[in-house]
Amino acid sequence: VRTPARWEIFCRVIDNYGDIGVCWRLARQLVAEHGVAVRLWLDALPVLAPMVDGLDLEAAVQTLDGVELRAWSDDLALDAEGLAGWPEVVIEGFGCGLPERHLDRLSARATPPLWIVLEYLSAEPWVAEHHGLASPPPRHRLGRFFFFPGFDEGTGGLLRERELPLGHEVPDDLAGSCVWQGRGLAPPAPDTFTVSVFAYPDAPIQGLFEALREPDSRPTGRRASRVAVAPGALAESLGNLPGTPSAIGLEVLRLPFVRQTAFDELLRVCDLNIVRGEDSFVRAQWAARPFVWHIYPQPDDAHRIKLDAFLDRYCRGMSGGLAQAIRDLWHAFNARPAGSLAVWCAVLPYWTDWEEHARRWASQLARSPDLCSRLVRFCAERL
Ligand code: TRH
Repeated sequence: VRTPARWEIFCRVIDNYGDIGVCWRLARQLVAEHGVAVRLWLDALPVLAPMVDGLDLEAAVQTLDGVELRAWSDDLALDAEGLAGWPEVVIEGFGCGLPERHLDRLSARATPPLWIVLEYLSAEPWVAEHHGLASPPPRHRLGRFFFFPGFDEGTGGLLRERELPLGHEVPDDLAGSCVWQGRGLAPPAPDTFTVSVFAYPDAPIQGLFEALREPDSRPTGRRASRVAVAPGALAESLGNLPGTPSAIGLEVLRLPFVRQTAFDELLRVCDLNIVRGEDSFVRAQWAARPFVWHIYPQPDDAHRIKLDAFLDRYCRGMSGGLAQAIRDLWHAFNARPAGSLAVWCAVLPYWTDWEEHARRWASQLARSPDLCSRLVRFCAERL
């Protein structure tokens, strides 16, 4: 089978950073690891700008990390002269819809491209049955397929770059000091319990602060806590920060928005990561540390099913006590309004078990082929 040489990705930012977070990683990886040409159409360059180096907000077309990045301001831009090369694969990011005129032209080609609908990640068991199904479009002569990221062998897998180290593969002291010093912060003392928080605004974060200022509410041997909060509505709602570490054993920092690769690094060096959405959720797993998923809320509580489907997988093989403590903690975090974080302390006696489980979980997931390789293969086999 032959790797398709030219790819196009369409990405519309619905909200937040996840849509482009995922599409950008995929675009870069296709170029860097599979040597193919990628054109990424993005309707909101400003959302990508803080995640990467050197993006020009004014440029309608530019090359970043080998990816041809184009502003998708209106569908007419797609007719522009200078669109060299017809794609062999067109990826529709998260069902964002492809422009009709473009589809007309693509389907008129002697060899029309494959049309891949990249779906959202879910750990639910039905994903393997739906992954890869053909769905011929009504009006166009194009092969269209659903591609579902997922955790089973029979799914599209998870995004992971070939060189991405798992959390425990990076020496703590080395990586840790880079992460903090890069932000102008002193590295925490080695006995500090470090937490990163990237969550939606209704996260029960004050409850976590209150817990972490108590010596009994930290894993054994940790004399202080440092909580680093990512920017956004949650950080803005914090008001006065809890105080200095010397006074109460808790330091809370507001982080700036950092490059996507620096975000991955931050997760690798924190003892606990609180993440959200889809992309940071996957990154927290590669970080191989205990984490809490503040899941994106959906109508009719559909997210609760997704959350539990993941917990069912994640907790398999754990001791009953740890599994229950994690379930209670995640449920409290995701209850709306938030549940009581009294459940936080219940997880502490199992802390080293959880750390060990997180390393095992990451290593086990990393043994399966990554999403990008599965996608390349999937397309090559169908061209
Ligand atoms: O931002 P998110 O909540 O995004 C998504 C979208 O809202 C989407 O519509 C929704 O359906 C989905 O959630 C479930 O969370 P996510 O997916 O974790 O994306 C965040 C991205 O931002 C991720 O690629 C990491 C990146 N990031 C940085 O690059 N630097 C930073 O400092 C931070 C905090 C994040």
